[in-house]
Order: sequence, then C-alpha cells, then structure tokens
Amino acid sequence: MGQNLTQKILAAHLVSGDLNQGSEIALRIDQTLTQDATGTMAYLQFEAMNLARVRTECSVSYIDHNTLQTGFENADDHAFLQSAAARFGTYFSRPGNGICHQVHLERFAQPGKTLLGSDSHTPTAGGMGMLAMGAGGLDVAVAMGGGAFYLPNPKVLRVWLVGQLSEWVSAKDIILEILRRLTVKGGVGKIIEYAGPGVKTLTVPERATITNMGAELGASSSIFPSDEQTLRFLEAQGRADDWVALSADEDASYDETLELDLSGLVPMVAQPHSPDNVVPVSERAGLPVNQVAIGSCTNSSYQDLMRVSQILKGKHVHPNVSLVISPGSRQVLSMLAADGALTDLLDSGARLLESTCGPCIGMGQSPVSQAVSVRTFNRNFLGRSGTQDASVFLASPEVAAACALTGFITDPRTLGLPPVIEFPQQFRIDDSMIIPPGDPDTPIRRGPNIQPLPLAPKLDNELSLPVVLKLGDNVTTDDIMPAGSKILPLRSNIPAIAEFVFHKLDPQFAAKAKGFKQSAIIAGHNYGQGSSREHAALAPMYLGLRVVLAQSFARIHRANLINFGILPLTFVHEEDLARLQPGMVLKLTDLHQAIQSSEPFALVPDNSSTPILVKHDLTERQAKILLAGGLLNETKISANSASNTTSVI
Ligand code: MIC
Ligand code: SF4
Repeated sequence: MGQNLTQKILAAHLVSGDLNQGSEIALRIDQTLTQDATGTMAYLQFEAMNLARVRTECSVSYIDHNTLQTGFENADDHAFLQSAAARFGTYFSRPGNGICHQVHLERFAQPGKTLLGSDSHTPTAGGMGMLAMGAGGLDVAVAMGGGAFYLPNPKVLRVWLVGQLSEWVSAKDIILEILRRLTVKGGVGKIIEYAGPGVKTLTVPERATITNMGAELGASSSIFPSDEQTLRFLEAQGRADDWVALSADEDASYDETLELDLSGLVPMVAQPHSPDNVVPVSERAGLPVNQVAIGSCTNSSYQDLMRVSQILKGKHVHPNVSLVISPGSRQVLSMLAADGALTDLLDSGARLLESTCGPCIGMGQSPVSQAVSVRTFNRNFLGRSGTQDASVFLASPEVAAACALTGFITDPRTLGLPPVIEFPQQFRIDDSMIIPPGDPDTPIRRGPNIQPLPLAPKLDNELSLPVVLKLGDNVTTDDIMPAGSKILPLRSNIPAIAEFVFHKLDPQFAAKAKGFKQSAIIAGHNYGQGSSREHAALAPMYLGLRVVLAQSFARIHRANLINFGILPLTFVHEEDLARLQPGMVLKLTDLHQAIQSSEPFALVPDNSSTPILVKHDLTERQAKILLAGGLLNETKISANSASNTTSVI
C-alpha cells in the first residue's frame, strides 16, 4: 500500500510514536516562525532554557501584529525581538515587511519540510507542500532548541478536487464551502490533504488561501502537493532550487474523503459570527455595507490585490463605505506600486494601510457602531473587529470589491466581465527588510514592557475549586484573552494582560478569580478554538485557574493548557455539564494518582452526593508535565546532537 503525502512527510520527520497506532507522535521541525504578539513569550522561554542558538534549519521572527505604536510598549517589544533574533540566530523580518504567513510563503517555505509557528495560521505554508502547524510559543521555543514537536497522531482527510472554478469564483469560495460542509469542528484531529485533477488549476497563493483557513476547520494542518504550479511560484520568487516534486502515491489510503467539484461553486460569504456560517452571497445581497477590509494572511497576495484593483479601476468606492486595504507584504505593495495598480486603488478612494495584520486583529479600523463589515479575512468572531455590535462577513477579494463599489452585499457576477490577471514571471525580490542571524553576543534589549515570565505552581493533590464561569460551545481564544489595540500591547506583561481575561464575557472575571486564589471553569464543545495565543492559558494560570472541564477541546489550546500546568478534563457523560453551575465548588481528591492513571475518576460538586465522572486523556509525557507544574517549570533540555532532538525530561 502506498503512502499519502502527509504520511510521507510525517515518516521522514518522525522522532517517536507510531504512525499506525497510538495517540501521540513527535516530529523533527525544520523551520520555525514567530510573530511579535506571541514571539516575546517564545523568546523569553527560549532564553529560560539556557540555549545559546536556535538549532533548526531556519527560524524567522516576524513583526506584523503589534505595529500600532500608540505608546512605548509595541516598540519595546520590537526592540526586544530584534536583539533576541540577532543573539539566538533567527532571521528578523522588520515591521512593515509583511504578514508572517505571506512573507514566509514568498521567501522561506519549502516543499517537504516541517514548519512550526506560534500562530494558528502557520498552515498557510501548506500551499507550498510543506507540513506547517501552529502551536503555542513554548512549543515553538522547544522546537527552536531542536526539540521535537508532539501532536496527536492525526487522521488524514483527502479533499478530492475536480473541475475548475467559474468566473468570479475564487479560492476563498472553496474553503468557505468546505467550512459550510464540515463546520469549525470538522477538521479537529485531522490533516487535510488536497488532491485530484482540480489541484493543478490552482496557483500557490490560491492554495495558501485554502490551507490558511484550514485553521478555521480546527485542522492540525492542510497541505497541497508540490507540482508544476509550486515550481512556477518558486521560480518567480528566485528560489527554484528549493523545489522538489511531492505527491501522494496512486494507491495511497486515507481515513476520510470528501469530493468537491470546483465548477459547481458560487461566490460565498461567512455570516456573523462564525467562519462556518456560510451561504451563497446571493442570499444576503442587498444588505447595506459600512466597511470593506481587504487584506490579512488569507487574501492579500499580489494576485488578490491585482484583481481588486482591476475591479475598482476608473470607479469610485460607494460614499457610505470605508474601504481599507492592507497588502500582505512589502513585495506585494511594491509590485502594486511599480505596475500602477496602487494608483488605481487610491484613485478609487481606498485607504491604504501598512503591510500588517491590522484590522484583522482589531489593530485599528474598528468599524462604526452596528456596522456591516465585509472582510477578506479568516475570522469573524463577535467583537474581534473592536466594535462589539458589528456584523462581520468573510468573503473573497472579488466579493469585497463588489461590495465596496455598490455599498451593498453584492454577488460579483452582476458586475460583468471578471478581471484577468497573469501570474507574474518574476516577483520583485528585495530581502533588505529581513535581517539575517546576528552576533551571539548581542545584548538583549529589555524595555519596561518586557516583564518576567510567570511560572505555574504545582497542582495540589487535593483541590477544592470554585467554578468562576460556565460557557457554551466553540468558545474562542479571543473570548478568553481578547486582542485589539488596547490589550495586544500588553502581551509581554502577563500581570497586566491578565486583567482582561474573559473581559468581554464577564468584566469581573479577573477580580473573582484572584479572590478565589484557585479556580475552575466549565465549558461545552471545542473549547479554545481559534488562535494559538498561549496567553489564553498563561494569563488564566496567573489568575489561579487550575482546571478546565469541557465537553471537548481545540488541539492547540489544550496543549497550551497542559504546558502551563492547567488540567484539561472532559466529561465521561457529556450531559453532566447541565449539573454544574458557576459558584459550585468542585472537589478533586488524590489528583496526582488520577493524573498518572488512564482511568476516569470522580469529581464531586459540593452540592451533590453524586459524583461526576471525568477523564483527562493525557499521554504519559503530558501527565509528567502537569505534575511538574507545566513544561517550562521542570523542563530540562538535553541536547541530543546525533538526532538533532532535545528530550524534555
Ligand atoms: C489571530 O489571528 O488570532 C492571531 C492574532 O494571529 C493569533 C495569534 C495571536 O493571538 O497572537 C493566531 O491566530 O494564532
Ligand atoms: Fe494576522 Fe489576522 Fe493572519 Fe492572525 S489571522 S496572522 S491576525 S492577518
């Protein structure tokens, strides 16, 4: 029996575990990426491991999230990260050079390699045939040190593409349709592998739009084969030498298959407030629009913005619409400037932003109260735009441009002839904003915004934990640890940012949790979906959270909870969630033994004589981490130069 593409890359990087059985595997990581909002913690953690230099083939530190410098905080973070990059041996992509995933695709991603990034959209590089995964900063720090990355042994879901996209339908509509079918939980525990005759019709940036939003399916990663399209992209980036052909064997098997006929797709939108709330654009046509935002790591490639400029050329944005555009990278921006497309955009009335995440993470451009905002981004969670009562729709650049012109949600097929864009033979290559690894003696620059890393306390053997909050399904890390321009600058200062934990759901949460000293929360399914931000574990840990009892967890967040000494528990009988309410006290006895055993155990709510059966599904490695009080607390990294791995003892 042949191998699928995922199995080939996994097998070539396997450090421990068995791909055919078992719950956990460990992989060697070739490349890492960090961004500024998660990177400061990752480098503080790397520093705490006492390692001199990174041991990967290539590690890159990007500045793209916290670029609105309204005080000293973000600039302090940038200076810290630049000095850490020089000292520890990573490349440093300066502020303004672009969004990490777009720049990584252009300048660093390589087919067949593994990439671990402290950002949930790291799988964008799967568009290049790379196995790219998101993780918490601490896991990335370990990988930078040469340590293996542990993940649940994934299932492989093949998406078999046939046919070809029709006019005005684009890559965004493919992934929105998959989200419509599979939902935000549909990819949990899976790697999504694209195959079939439709694959060759998609360029690398289009593939990257699809793998990028695989994160919204909850997938561990998404990957395309490396073929002629991949070579074409790499050649145009002056990197043909990085190309290798890679695809699944003809007789490969998969855990699941889904077939998608590209010819049958129509323009789609994801409605508020979830990326899987997808309908054809035509169903919402006519709804007045206040803002259109084009950009983000999902849809801000040169081709995306060229299509937008052609649609807007010679026309004007509707007077009721504010159109903001953030090109994905400096390469994209300078190419738009060189060929005159930027002038077309500006003449249409577009407001040009830096090549950064910007409005996607609420860093400016919050829309008007009760706005309808159409965005080419990947997440439309309630409040993420910075305006709590805004309704955010996710759509392709074509749909976004059509809405900007008409002032209403508009099916772009009503606009006439579609734009036709040639794939560039040569991208503009200028790596002068990427600083190569520097002197190992570079002193680390630590401004007042860089506060020491708090460590988790060890879990007590007996715990009585008041329940501070009861939550429903699909709680996002944006709900747990909100972002936005006011809170993001505090990412390097845990005591300060902890004040905002669950702030939008319960402004008193931090005060209550601190009052209890140690506490628990309870939740429904898919707890912690969305971003990889470890602050959603680290800050609650700082406030005394010891246990999260949920019906199920999102992968990255569950790993982050364990890394920071918080015990993730699930129900044996899911309906028991209904028996628990905020204010109850959960009693756990003989916890150390329970953590080391794989058996379910009893937890007693204080008002009841009937215990609730819970389980933890921890591997032996994870149990050790929890008993030690988190990964960093008791981690000893011992370099094993032969296999280029580090063992976590
Ligand atoms: C996001 O899109 O939510 C972010 C901001 O890029 C996060 C990382 C972070 O919170 O810093 C992510 O996706 O992991
Ligand atoms: Fe940045 Fe938005 Fe992409 Fe996150 S999803 S990396 S905030 S552009």
